Amino acid sequence: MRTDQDAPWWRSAVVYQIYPRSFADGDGDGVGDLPGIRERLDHLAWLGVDALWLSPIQPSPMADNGYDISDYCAIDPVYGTLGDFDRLVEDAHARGIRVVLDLVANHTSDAHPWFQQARSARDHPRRDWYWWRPPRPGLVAGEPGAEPTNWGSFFSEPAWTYDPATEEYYLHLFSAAQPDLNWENPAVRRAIHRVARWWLDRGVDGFRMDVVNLISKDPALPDGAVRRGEEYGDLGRFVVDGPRVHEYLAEFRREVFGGREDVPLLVGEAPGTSLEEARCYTHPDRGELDMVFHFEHVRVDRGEFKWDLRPFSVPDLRRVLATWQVGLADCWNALYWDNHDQPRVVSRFGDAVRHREASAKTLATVLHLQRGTPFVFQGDEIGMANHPFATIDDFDDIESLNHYRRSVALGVPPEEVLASLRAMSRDNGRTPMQWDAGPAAGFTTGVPWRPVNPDHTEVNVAEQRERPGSVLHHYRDLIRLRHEEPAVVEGAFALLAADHEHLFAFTRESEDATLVVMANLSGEPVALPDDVREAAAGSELLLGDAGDDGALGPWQSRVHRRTRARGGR
Ligand code: TEU
Repeated sequence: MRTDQDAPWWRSAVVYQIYPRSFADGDGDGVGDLPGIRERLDHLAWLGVDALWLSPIQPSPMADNGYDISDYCAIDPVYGTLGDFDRLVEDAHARGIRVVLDLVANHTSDAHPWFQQARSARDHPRRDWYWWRPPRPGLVAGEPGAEPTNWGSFFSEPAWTYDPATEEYYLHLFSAAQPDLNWENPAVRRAIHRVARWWLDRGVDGFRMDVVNLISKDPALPDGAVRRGEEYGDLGRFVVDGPRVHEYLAEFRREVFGGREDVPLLVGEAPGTSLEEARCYTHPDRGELDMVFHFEHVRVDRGEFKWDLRPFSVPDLRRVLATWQVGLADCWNALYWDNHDQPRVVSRFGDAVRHREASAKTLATVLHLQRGTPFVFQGDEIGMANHPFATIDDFDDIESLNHYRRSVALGVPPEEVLASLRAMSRDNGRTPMQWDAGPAAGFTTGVPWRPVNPDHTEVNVAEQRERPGSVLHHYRDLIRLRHEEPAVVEGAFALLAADHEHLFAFTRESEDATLVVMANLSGEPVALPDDVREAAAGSELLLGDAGDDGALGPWQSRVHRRTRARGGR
């Protein structure tokens, strides 16, 4: 496996995210599985990715498609067996591809034995593994308003559910089927450490920790301020980057990674985190997480523990990305455009109608050439787009369905809610992978669990594999460039054309070379400003079409390289 002596392996790596339900179905039941992934490993090897991250594969009632785990150390039968998993790891490793698992430890499923025991009696020793609280004094338990705090969950319901058997409420930041673990309890933390060690001993190479910045809550559980027009209080400051999260993560690394030779990857998903907090998570001296997925470029906080799509403008997007590049210059970034929770990058930031391939390629270029580890979500490498969902019956995701129900109940016209779901629903990222133009896009021989995007007849892996210049070949070129050019990995980031309406341009400067990256994130041709032209003067073109060197066409991008003179400045 590729390992640089000084730098951890993940610095020069590209990680590919697999959403197992939708990647490849090996047994024809319409749901993707581990044998299906194994059969497609050659696709990943051809692309050149260094690691794959699997969204959860453990047993789950699938209230949230596996982000509700009922047994941490097993495989859900729909995905296969532990034997299938071991074979997948073995085959991936044989191709030089590491395997990273999702570690969902903020909450379990309500079907997990820990929760079953906790809810069985108030004095059960496991009661305190979760957050239990009595109803508000003087109010009728189970009635609206009697919840211990005024918090709303991520999924448009109260964050507390009443359990009549023991006459208390339990806390869930997501659905009622996902009770939050109480990390204040050291026994909970030890149990999670054991789970993580168990998978590492089985051969996995790291974890993506789900909502890891939510694991520590303010134990006083205060009410949040209620903003005008909102139903729930703002709980963000009591649970996002909570009081003990840094302590828990330092402990996790010590207990789980201590003494391991090949240090695993630890990337944390951190909705609502700030640059300041991200520096604490990722600073090499602190050693908590290697990198975090922040949400600032994709979402805006609208209070009440909800993040809407961030309105898109190039200056705003560039400012956010550049701020994180500079702000984490002595740390490390996780680079992503989308994942299984976001609309497709080409539909969201690009132009899937008029400039589909060009915009998919250019967005990939600016992602991969920033400083950090790029995460490619399955299907983005062929420019998969949002699905043309028609009615509410076409949606499946719990967040989307709950959001629809609640909004309509509050009087929002259904058509309006539908329009917003089409743009932002998590279902967009979860349609089956488009392998070929055949029935069900080559994803399954059966009936796919989610509808295949009708555009698969044109947009698919088989077609693009045969066509140099395709989005797929472009991704492969970008990944190869990272492996061959040290400046892509380590070069310092500096922004160019800082005031331009459409351009995202920057340099990456290392000891030996300066890379100049210029991208037109619009459908209009642009003339290059002086600072970009000067930076690129006398350089060689590494990627993109040469064309007019004073301009970029619609959604066009180029990467140049200038060798730095030895003994020079
Ligand atoms: O995501 C947390 C999270 O912030 C999203 O659920 C959020 O809903 C999304 O960005 C759109 O608003 C993680 C997982 O990635 C997600 O799939 C799970 O549903 C969630 O945690 C609970 O485990």
